[in-house]
Amino acid sequence: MAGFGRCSHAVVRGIPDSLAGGALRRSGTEGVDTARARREHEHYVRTLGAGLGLEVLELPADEGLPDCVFVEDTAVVCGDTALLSRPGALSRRGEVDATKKVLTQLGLNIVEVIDETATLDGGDILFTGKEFFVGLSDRTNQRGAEILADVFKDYAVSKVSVTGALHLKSFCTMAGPGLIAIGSSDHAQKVLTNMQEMSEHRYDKLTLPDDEAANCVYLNTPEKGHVLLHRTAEEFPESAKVFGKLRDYLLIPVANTELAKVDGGLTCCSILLNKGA
Ligand code: M3B
Repeated sequence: MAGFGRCSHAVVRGIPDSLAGGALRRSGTEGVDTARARREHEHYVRTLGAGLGLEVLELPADEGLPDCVFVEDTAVVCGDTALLSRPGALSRRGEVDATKKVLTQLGLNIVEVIDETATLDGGDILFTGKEFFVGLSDRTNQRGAEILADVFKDYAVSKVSVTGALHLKSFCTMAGPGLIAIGSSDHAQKVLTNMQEMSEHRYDKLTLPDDEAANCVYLNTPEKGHVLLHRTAEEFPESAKVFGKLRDYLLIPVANTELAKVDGGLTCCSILLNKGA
């Protein structure tokens, strides 16, 4: 488990003006305040960079790709291998090019999904440090999951069906080594039960009253040890109390009110990787 959450680099991408009108959303019509979205995103990026000492590579926004800020969906990086995704949404396919360029420059082994029947969004891929769980969703299919299993042969890969949310990571992420953050909704709880049944490993769980708050970003830095970026008390007061009980963590509240309106969470906005791993 040593090394889980250790990262040297973060890839992020700017927010285009087209996000407010063009980003995909499952529900809701509440307008996105783009200026506020950019302020919140800048805080996120500064936290990873100046705050935690990661080298941040910021790709420019592309007006033709309204969802391009959500870079997590474009690749799965584990060790020195990057599997570029084949996003389930047609309007998002073009996002992968810029990710391919930057991950190539970083010297990662790049694998691309050639199979045109496969779809895979990074938001459906949960790496626990010991194994992968792949959410089968509107965006990620069986074939996508099989390809991921082929690429990351050192790890077990289990599939779990996702309903009631966009991606597996919409309500389930890692909050630390062996610690699964999970939402309280019925569908989130059902997914966790399925994952535990399929797994040969034991995990602790951190149950958050709000599904959205279960999307948090865990890092382990040489300077600060366990670090967790989580949604703010203003957004999710009950979940913030749960995070507040974690011991030996640097807890960093990060607001995400605007991108949340288009189904974006905290993990969505970065690809984290450890060069020299
Ligand atoms: C969201 C993309 C939204 C597109 C991320 C994971 C969980 C809470 N409008 N992408 N990866 N979803 O988010």
